[in-house]
Amino acid sequence: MTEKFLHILSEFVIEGDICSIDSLGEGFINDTFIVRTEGDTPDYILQRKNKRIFPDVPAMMENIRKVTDHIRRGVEAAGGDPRREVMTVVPTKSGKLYHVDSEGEYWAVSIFIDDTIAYNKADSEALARKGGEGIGKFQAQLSDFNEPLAETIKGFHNIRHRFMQWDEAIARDAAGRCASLSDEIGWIASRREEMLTFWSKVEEGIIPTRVTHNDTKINNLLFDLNGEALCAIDLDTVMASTSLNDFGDAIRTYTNTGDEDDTDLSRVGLSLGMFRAYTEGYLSRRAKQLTQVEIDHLAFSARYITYEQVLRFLMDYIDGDTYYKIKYPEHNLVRTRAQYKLLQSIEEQYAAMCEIVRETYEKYK
Ligand code: GN1
Ligand code: MG
Repeated sequence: MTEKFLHILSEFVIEGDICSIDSLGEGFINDTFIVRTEGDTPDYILQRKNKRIFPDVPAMMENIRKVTDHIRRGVEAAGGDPRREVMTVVPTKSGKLYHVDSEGEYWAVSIFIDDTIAYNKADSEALARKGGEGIGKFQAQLSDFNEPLAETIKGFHNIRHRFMQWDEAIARDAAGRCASLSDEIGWIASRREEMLTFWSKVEEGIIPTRVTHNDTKINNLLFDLNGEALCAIDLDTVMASTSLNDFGDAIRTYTNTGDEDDTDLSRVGLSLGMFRAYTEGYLSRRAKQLTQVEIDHLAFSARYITYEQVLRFLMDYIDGDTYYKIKYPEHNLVRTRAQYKLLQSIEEQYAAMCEIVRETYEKYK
C-alpha cells in the first residue's frame, strides 16, 4: 500500500522527503491521509476522491481551485496569511489538479496547515461562536465571487430532487427493509409539504442563490491553537445554492448535545446556548449582507437541513448502505434515529430559536 501511495504522490509537486502516511479524519465519503515530510517542508493531505459520489472529479477540482484562488487574493489584499487562511491545492507535475491511478481512482493533494484542530463536537459556546464567525467569514469572502461553478452533486440540498430519489428508493426497496421502517418513513412523509414550501422560495428566487460551502459540519472548519476559526476545508460541495444550507448544517452539528450517531437518544437535542453562540458569531459577520428573507429563514434552515439528513441516512439504509461509510450494519438506521431526535428537539425549541435570531440580528444589522 505504501508503495502505491508513494507512486501516487510522486505525480504531484511535493517538497521534501516523505516520512509517514497515515489515515486521517472522520469523513463519510472520501479517504483522507496525512503525509508527513522530514524537516521544514510542508506536510500534505492526500485524498482519494469518491468518484461514485462525485461523477465529475475534474470539474469539482476546478471549482475548488477557483474558489481557493479567489479567497487567497482576498486574504493577501487584507494582509492575512494565505498559507494558513485558505486551503492550497497542490497540482501534479503536468499541471493537473488531480491524478488518476491505474485503477481509475482519482487522487488530490493539498497542503496540510500546521497547528490546527478539527473538532468533531463543539465543547464550548466560545467555540460555537468562533465557528459561526468562521463560516460567516467564508461566505463573506465569496460574496464577490462571480465565476460559474459546476454542480458537483446534482440537487445536493434540493429537497424536491431528494424526494424523487426517495420515492425511487422506497419503490425499489433494494435491501428489503421498508416493511420494518413504517415509523421512520412516516417521519419523512409528515413533513414533506413544509419542506417543499421552503424550497419553492429558493426556486422562485425569493431566497437568493449565493456561493455556499454546503457541508459545514463542525469538522469541516479548521481552528488555530488560540481557538480562532482559520479556514473552511472539504470544499468538494462548494456550489451555488442558498447560504441557509451552511447555517442549517452547522447548527445541526454544533448544537447537538449528543452525537450524530448516538445510540442513547436521551443525550441528543439542540442546545439553545450553543445556538445563540453560533448565531452571534455568524451574524456578526453576515447580518449586513443577508436579506430580510434570509434572516427570517435562518432558524428554519436548521429544521430543513436536519430533516434532509434524516432522509439521506434513512434512504441510504433503505438502499442497502451504498452512499455513506458505515462502521456496523445498522449504522445508518442509528444515525437516522439520532438525527430525528435532534429534529424533534429543534421543532420543540423553534419559537425560541426564531427569537434568538431576531434579537441577534437587531444587534448586528
Ligand atoms: C458527509 O464528507 P463529510 O463526511 O464531510 C456528506 C454531508 C453530510 C455528512 C453527514 C458529499 O460529509 O453532506 O451532511 O456526511 N457529504 C457528502 O455527517 O455527501
Ligand atoms: Mg469532512
